[in-house]
Amino acid sequence: MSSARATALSSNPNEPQPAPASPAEPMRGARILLECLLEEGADTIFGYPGGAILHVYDELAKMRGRIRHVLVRHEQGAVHAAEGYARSSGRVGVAMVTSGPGATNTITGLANAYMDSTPIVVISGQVATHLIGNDAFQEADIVGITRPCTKYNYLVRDVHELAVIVKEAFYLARSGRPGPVLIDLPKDVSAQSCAFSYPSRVDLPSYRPSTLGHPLQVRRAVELMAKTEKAVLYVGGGVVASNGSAALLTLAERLNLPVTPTLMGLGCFPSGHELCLGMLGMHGTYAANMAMAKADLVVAIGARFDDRVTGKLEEFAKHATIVHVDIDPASVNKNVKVDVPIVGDAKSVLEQMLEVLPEGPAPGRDAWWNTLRTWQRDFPLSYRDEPGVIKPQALMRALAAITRGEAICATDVGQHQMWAAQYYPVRHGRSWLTSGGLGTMGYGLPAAMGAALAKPHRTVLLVTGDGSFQMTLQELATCVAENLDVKVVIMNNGCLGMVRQWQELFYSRRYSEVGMKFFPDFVKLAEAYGAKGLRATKPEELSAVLEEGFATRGVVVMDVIVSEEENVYPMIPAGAAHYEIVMAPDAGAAPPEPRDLA
Ligand SMILES: Cc1ncc(C[n+]2csc(CCOP(=O)(O)OP(=O)(O)O)c2C)c(N)n1
Repeated sequence: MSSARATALSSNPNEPQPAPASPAEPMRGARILLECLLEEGADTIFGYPGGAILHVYDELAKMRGRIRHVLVRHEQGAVHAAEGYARSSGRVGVAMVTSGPGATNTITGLANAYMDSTPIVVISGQVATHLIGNDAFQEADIVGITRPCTKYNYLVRDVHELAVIVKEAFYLARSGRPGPVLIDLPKDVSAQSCAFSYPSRVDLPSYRPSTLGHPLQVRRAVELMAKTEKAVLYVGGGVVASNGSAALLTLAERLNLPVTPTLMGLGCFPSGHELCLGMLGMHGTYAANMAMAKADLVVAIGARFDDRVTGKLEEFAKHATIVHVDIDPASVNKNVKVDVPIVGDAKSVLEQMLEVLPEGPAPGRDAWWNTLRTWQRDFPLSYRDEPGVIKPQALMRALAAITRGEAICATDVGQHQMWAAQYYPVRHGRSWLTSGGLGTMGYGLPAAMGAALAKPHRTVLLVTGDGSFQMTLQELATCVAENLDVKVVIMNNGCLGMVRQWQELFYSRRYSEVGMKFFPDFVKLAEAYGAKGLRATKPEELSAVLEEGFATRGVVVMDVIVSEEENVYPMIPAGAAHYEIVMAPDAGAAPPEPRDLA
């Protein structure tokens, strides 16, 4: 595109800006919506225009400089970007799309945000109210379709309701257990006018999430933690969401408690801390999983007893008294029977716990720590290097070294995600973006893009797979257009590695549709998008590629060719118990013959 045309079509912050409209003047619904977003501090929208949302885009054009719109290349990307923005910043992310296909393209993102409790507001255009139910052009019953994958959704029927609805939507998205809220805005409503005033408070009598835990239950939990030798803190994404890391650290140190974060909890406790046992769950560390199996007390904070964490439910933490701190009462006693339920915000409850901690030195837990240290020493994360090939685990270690664990790390879904979780030391909360609940391939690049916009001064790293990357790679164009600084590392094993691993282990290595037969040249592809492309195929090339990639400003795609048939270990087979954890393949077994991955 010529630069003159590009300038004409993009926002120019140097243009004279229209003054904010006076609240007393009647405004179109489209304008009211945008003023409401600004009232909520939402100054960045990830979106894609179309017929039903045209009035809003028209108002947007008049508000250049006051609100930033990021034109994504696919609506799924808009929602994941809003998620990445929200998770890295703690603010509510916003996406905006048109009706029909624009709206249905948001479903994966909404379901993803719902599973991972991410606060976002998605605005969808809708056909005019008199056409709703008529199978009108680009009509989809998005309120019906998204009911099971949103925390709440609205169809705006009258412009007079709009400001109240936006106020409620943001409140619902960020309060209690955070989640996605959808506002469906018919075209005629966005064209109607009324006087605008933004409500100062919400009035939702039936929705009153508790923040503070019940004081007696909090005291009981603290007494149990202080007196039970074999105790473990199992901490999840709720600690990150509530900014509870500092209180968690103090609690763990004051009571000398071992800590294991879930996949979603990575970063809420310093990974290198001596009390940290490493990640819990299907591909978690031996020490973390065995600690859960043998503990007499499990204190779950902001975690939801996901099946990838509990394994076989009847065997889960069989000997343990269970304390569960969660903001969502529906999560308590859902999968696992809890002895001490505490409904409240993780940070607030942790602070309540600190207030009632007993005086005196921390409990020694000598025998328990001896056992834990033995497990850590005897069964660390390990892999075998092979000459001439880059091992995926070595790649993750190299990424940890070059970023010193200080980057915001986004991932996609598959083996690379698990190796990143195992070997990349996430040092802080809000620095780990991954699709935990839904396991959405294609989440990574748009989420990284959202984080790069929210946190322009942080290094943003995406660890992706050759399969996942191809699901949403068109957002490279958005990243380049927005001049973002994103380092994409493709762990290229030439196949859908995690599915291949399951086919190897549970289907006698009968590979079915996991080798994709054709891959684009990712270096040329990066260049075609105006990004920088680099490739490492041998161990001796890796550090030079990473050094150049991380030293180059802008969007860089590093295609790192790794060993093909490598498996993620440890692994607790689906449905097995924690103590059935498999550490590695039979060391004495002969290496298998190469097999076609078709
Ligand atoms: C949208 C979507 N489709 C299918 C799957 C099932 N799935 C889980 S992991 C995986 C393979 C991922 O391959 P790749 O991105 O190359 O990562 P690798 O496992 O090789 O690291 C697939 C197909 C999924 N999680 N998400």
